[in-house]
Amino acid sequence: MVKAVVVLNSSEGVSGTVHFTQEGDGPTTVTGSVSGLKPGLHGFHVHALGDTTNGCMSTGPHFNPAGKLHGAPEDENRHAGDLGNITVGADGTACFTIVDKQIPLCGPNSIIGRAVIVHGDPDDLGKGGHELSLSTGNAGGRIACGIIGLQG
Ligand SMILES: [Cu+2]
Ligand SMILES: [Zn+2]
Repeated sequence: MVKAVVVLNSSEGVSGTVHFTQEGDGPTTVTGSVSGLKPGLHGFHVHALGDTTNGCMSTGPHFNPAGKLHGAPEDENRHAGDLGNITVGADGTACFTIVDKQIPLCGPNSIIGRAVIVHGDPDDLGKGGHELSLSTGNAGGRIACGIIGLQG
């Protein structure tokens, strides 16, 4: 079992922790809790770079080792980092579990050292018809982020 964790930081009062586990070559299970968000859907992605020298802006685009377009987690054509949306309740908190096959914790496409981002708006999953739909899902600002690290 390989484990990883990311602590989310924000200049906008959002905080949270996200855990990752992977057994062998199996899918990765993502469990998280995030608070301080406005209710509704918020885009949730793995971005390519573990660089927060300029806050969430320096983490680069969605992690996309296969060179595909943005999509929904269940789509064939998606970025590896496309984990869809998290749903925030009326209390401003989201608790979620995601199981995904494209975000391994080891090997050439490992997400260790990359970034998790929570966005201010919903990810349209590539289907919104906006000029940004096929690159970012038009998910708005990067309101919280952190770098994924291995956990002992
Ligand atoms: Cu993103
Ligand atoms: Zn994407």
